[in-house]
Amino acid sequence: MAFITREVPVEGKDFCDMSADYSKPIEDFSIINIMLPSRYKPSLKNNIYERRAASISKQLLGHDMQCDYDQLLAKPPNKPDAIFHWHQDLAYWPITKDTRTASFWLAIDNSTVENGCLHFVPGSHLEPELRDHCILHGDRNKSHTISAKLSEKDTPKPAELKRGDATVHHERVLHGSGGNYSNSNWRRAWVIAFRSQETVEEERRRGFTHSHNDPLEVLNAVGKKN
Ligand SMILES: O=C(O)CCC(=O)C(=O)O
Repeated sequence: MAFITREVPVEGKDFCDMSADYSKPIEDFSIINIMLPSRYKPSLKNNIYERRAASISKQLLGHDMQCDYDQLLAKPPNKPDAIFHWHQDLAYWPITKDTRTASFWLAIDNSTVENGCLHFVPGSHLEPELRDHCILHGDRNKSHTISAKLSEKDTPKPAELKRGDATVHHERVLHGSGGNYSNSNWRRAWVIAFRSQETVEEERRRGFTHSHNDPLEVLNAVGKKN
């Protein structure tokens, strides 16, 4: 909550609303998104969640996995427009040879269909091509968000979680989340993503750190098909 109340200062577009363009007033945010919380509050680094997730990512994908970025996502109560548009994470990132990723999504609150839990499209990670994504507000200067359309064959499934539980997802799985229709419950989550050492080094060489303040030329790779 210290991030949400701005007690912990976060620079520029790293504090934004993923459901709206950058002109929306902060007090009206529907999906409060904080990129790289451990950059802004270094004492978060190497916490028990990160250590356990790191171990699981290595067991799933190999010993070269390392933490690439973290992110906090919070939907306050009564935000029916807190819609996180359908996407595949890989479409947000520059193209790299090795795409292996384990993205952990830790529920800080019970996460339900009512308060806007994640939904996944089973099997979509096996598709050879990424889906087409459009830039939600037409210009990455206006908003970071990109969006894919579901096809008639897609059958998304909700992933309701108890607080303290986590999901792990693949870089190609199509996912998104709905609005928060609860009158009283927040839906807060803490994401930590692990990628190979080689990929993280390549991203950094290109100037890509997952900060929304990264230069737009780096982000321009984003939204295009792999
Ligand atoms: O929290 C959400 O609603 C979306 C999170 C997401 O897209 C992700 O963790 O990759």
